[in-house]
Amino acid sequence: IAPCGALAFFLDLHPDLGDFRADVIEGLSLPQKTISPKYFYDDAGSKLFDQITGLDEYYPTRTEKKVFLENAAEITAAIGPRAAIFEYGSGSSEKIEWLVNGLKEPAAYVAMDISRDHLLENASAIAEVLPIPVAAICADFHSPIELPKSVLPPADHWLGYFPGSTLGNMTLSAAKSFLERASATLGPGAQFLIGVDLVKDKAVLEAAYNDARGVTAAFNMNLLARMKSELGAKLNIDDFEHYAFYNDIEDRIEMHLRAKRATVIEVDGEPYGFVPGETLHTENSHKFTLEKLKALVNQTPWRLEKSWTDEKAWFGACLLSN
Ligand code: AVJ
Repeated sequence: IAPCGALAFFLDLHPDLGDFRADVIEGLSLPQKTISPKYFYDDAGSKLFDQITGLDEYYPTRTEKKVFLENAAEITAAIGPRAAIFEYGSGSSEKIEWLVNGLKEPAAYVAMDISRDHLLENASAIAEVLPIPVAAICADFHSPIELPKSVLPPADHWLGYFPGSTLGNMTLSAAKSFLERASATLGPGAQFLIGVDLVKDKAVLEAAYNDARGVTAAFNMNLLARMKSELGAKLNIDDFEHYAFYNDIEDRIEMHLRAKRATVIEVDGEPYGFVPGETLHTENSHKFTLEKLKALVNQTPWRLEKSWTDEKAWFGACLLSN
């Protein structure tokens, strides 16, 4: 832990390169080749994701923003005074100002993200404009995190903040473990404000992950570039294409990298063959109903206090308490 520029502290728990290598090898060895979407977010991937959030087809970011802003007074009143905020996957820290500005006597803001440079850059920038201490933690939210509460001003309670529907990247059982860990991290009396993307017309969902400008495709394909540059993997990027569709049995968008022809990805001298049309599954983005979310939350230490949606019920903001 060290003070860092405008930041109260920066704590680096960044998973090392070995994890990426081990996870790629393990994932390529599965019958359905798979890799965790957390590996999208290197510097280039985080920037591509920021571009996605501004696309016409990608409704989640702007709809969530609308839900937060239109209900800001009610949401911040339900959170109460002197809360310290811990944001999971803070990215470019774009969704924090309305919250800090609306809360009564907020105590501190801690931004956590897996993408180290992106986090440092954005947390430092937001530290200049927020009227409260700001700190950053580089970590993977799939592992346990201990909040260094002793180096922050005292707070009445902690508020976890997890916008963007990133919870939807997890399977139900992973989401359950995540919520259990978050309750332990944030401590008794905590609240958790999460954004969840809701089930809707399939055409709207599929368009959001198949944008006309191909930014989502570039975001998906960036994984192959990362495998080449960081792992020295031998592969032909052009042998793959972006493939995203709504799986209505599982209620989720699935993203894959699909082999256009028979091809091989070689890692550490080991070849992993693809037959034509075979895929590497890169992401699930689960879509919720509020009932389904409540059922999930009820299997954890959290309770659903209140929820808000837009008039089309495309996106939900949910406030939990433990
Ligand atoms: C950041 C996980 C919420 O699932 O919509 C955007 C990531 N993937 N386009 C999502 C994403 C493709 C995004 N989350």
